[in-house]
Amino acid sequence: MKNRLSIILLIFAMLTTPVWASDNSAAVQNFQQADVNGDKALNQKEFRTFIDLNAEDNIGRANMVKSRKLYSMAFGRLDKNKDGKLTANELGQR
Ligand SMILES: [Ca+2]
Ligand SMILES: [Ca+2]
Repeated sequence: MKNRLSIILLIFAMLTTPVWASDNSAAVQNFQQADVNGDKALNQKEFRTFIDLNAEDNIGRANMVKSRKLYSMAFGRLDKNKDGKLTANELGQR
């Protein structure tokens, strides 16, 4: 129960503070690197790469998402139109 609460708090923090907010340019690079098929959107697998790259760069809460394996939960929250892809817009990038 306590663990569940901390996950909810984590998701809340992720929604209010973008994952990449602390260093946008590195995150944009990671986005491009993670976007293997070049469609300017991240599928679940590409998103996982993106988070792992961000975690290496210590961007935002990527480390927490990685260590707690919250990829799919974070993905679902960020994918606002539920098309199974995350665009830069949905990730809060410009
Ligand atoms: Ca892609
Ligand atoms: Ca989407």
